[in-house]
Amino acid sequence: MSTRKNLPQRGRQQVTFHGTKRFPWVVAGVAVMAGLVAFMLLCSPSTGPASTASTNEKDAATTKSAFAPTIPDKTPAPGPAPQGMVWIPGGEFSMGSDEAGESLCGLPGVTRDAQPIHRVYVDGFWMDKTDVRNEQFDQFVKATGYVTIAERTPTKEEFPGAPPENLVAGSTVFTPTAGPVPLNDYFQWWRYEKGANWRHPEGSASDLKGREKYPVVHIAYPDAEAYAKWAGKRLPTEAEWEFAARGGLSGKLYAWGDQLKPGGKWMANIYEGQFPVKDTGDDGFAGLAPVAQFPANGYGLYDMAGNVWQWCSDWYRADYFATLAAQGAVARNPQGPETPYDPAEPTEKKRVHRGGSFLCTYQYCTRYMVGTRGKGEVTTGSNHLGFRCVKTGEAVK
Ligand SMILES: [Ca+2]
Repeated sequence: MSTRKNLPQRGRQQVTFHGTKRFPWVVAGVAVMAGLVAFMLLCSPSTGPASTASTNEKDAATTKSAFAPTIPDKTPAPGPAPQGMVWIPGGEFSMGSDEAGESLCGLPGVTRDAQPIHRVYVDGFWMDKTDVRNEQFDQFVKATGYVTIAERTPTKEEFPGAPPENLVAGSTVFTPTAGPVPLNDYFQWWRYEKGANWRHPEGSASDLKGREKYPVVHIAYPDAEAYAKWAGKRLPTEAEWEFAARGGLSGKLYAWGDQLKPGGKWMANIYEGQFPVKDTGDDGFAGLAPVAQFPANGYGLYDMAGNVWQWCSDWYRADYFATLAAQGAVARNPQGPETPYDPAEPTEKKRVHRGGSFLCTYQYCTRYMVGTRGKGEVTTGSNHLGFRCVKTGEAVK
């Protein structure tokens, strides 16, 4: 099982290698999970059963006030949709999350970096209906010979002083624990797996057979960018992502409304059961799911909550929404802050993640809530991080 003592002990010292371009396993785990850790520390599995969450949902839904209606542009799509994409009309909307959502996890801080609610305008754009799939990423790699960061062997030059035995390509993989554990040390359920990468999601013994339509994972930011460029697309800004995820609705907790399971129906692939021991798979999937297994949102987008986190092009700053709100005007096509800054890890360069993953649960994360934010160090992938692309409207003939 994955426990702290299974990690290469000398490798743990590499935590001090801040400022390098690439982070081997221990640093990788820290970077990917940094945002989650705060929640894990604060919110234990004893927070309450799902029924509590659903009561809180009702409270949250009735106490919202900062959201104003979404005003979609009336301009039609500039042409026929590129394959696999839908037109997101653009317009003005209320972005972010408020205190009401925090009650879902019974802890402070879940939505803090997504506050306050502020008005944003985005131009219309095309967006991939689904996360990028293994079969698509395979086409890209075959056409270009691209090698992802997780497949590259870390070099001595990148990590001077690292013991040679630690300079091995790989990525971080989630592993359930044998029994309940305090949620204050993610080394208990994340491990660096040598040979793990997009072709081998759980390590060298695993492969993509039958997983063609699963979202590609173990994708670092430069990998996602390289794919997007090849495809004639780009990564979404955080504002584009949230406008699209809300699907024309305003102020809802989720991409589909205020109930996690409307009419008892699961709407996303998340984690059920006691984290990180046993995912009961009540939503139909214990672990990653193929794309588009749940209903699309109002704009025809699948999996804008759960399954895999998605990269956005914005640098992450915890105070960015507050900065925009303080300007007092509608923020037009915001591109993110000039520089990254995460107070929890000030030396790491992080970009925004959105949407949550199959590992998110009311016990500590709940960031399948549409207005909440995630973040990750740019060279770090894991088996619950993927992406989807967008395309500027004018670029389509
Ligand atoms: Ca699930």
